[in-house]
Amino acid sequence: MKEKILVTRKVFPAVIERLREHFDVETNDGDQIYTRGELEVRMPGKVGALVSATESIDAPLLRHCTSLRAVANLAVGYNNLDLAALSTAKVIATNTPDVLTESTADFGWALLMATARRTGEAERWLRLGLWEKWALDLFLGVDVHGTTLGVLGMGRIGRAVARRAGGFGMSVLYHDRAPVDAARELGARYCGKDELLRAADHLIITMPYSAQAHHTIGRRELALMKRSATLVNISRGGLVDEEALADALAEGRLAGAGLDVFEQEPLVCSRLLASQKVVATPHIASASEKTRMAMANLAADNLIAALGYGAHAGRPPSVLNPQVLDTA
Ligand code: 8YV
Repeated sequence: MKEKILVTRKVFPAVIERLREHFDVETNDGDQIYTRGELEVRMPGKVGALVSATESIDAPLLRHCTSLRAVANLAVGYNNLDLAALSTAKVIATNTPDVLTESTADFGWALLMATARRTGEAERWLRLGLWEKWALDLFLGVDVHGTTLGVLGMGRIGRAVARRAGGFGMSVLYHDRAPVDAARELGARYCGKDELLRAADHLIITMPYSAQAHHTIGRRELALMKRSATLVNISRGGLVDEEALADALAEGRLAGAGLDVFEQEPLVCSRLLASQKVVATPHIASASEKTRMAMANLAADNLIAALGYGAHAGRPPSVLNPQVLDTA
């Protein structure tokens, strides 16, 4: 008899078929987001779970899941997983790095360009039938080429964003916990967080979320930024204080914000939603057809290998708590 796994959200059929070669798979074809109570009912008896950023896996839930051996997150960000609790419970945890780096960086640029040049606002206006004549000062934006890009978080995605800045003749500044070797060959210069905020014409957030990083961009940080600057967030909503951002935009202390992520998804702060200076998208930075398929396949590869099946049995490609593998 095959071991049982749970797939908490709707996933491409081809990937489910791959999982079915090894497991008895419980799927969520209706794609509703399971409540904590539903997870407590569905997870027990499963040896593995393929989850998304919409599910939190923590110690109280794990107490109900005594057969669980692996959790594969269908995302690179894993702030929804309590890694310490998973490790204590000897549950292997995995994520989906690399396969989404380039698509996510592309999208960061889409938001940056749209925000700087006000494409969303201009399109809404045009579609309302308000365009009567060309005008010299119609939707004046801020330039992207030749300006300074600030990258907050120089991981894989930050570096892929920075690499693209060369084509726009931009200078790149970045901040991270420490200088990153791979950034030097991109011509990116390390600086302190406050210097980054003061100097950036366009600031993009590409750092992971953690409780310590909550509201990394708050009132104080926004006050340091140029009035002509734009802010783009493709990481996690909790990194930005949305009320402080809404104030900065309303008071003309920031030119615009491009946001793919929000503090309380799928709810969007009503003041940001109402602001014409905000380009808002529903957490789709990695959502190219090819990349989302690659992410789902990598999550499946991880789960199959972590549970001891397939060609890479026992060696999941992207494990977050390798110490659990060592003790298994
Ligand atoms: C995911 C993301 O699509 O990978 C991440 O961390 O934010 C996105 O690429 C999203 O989290 C769905 O799980």
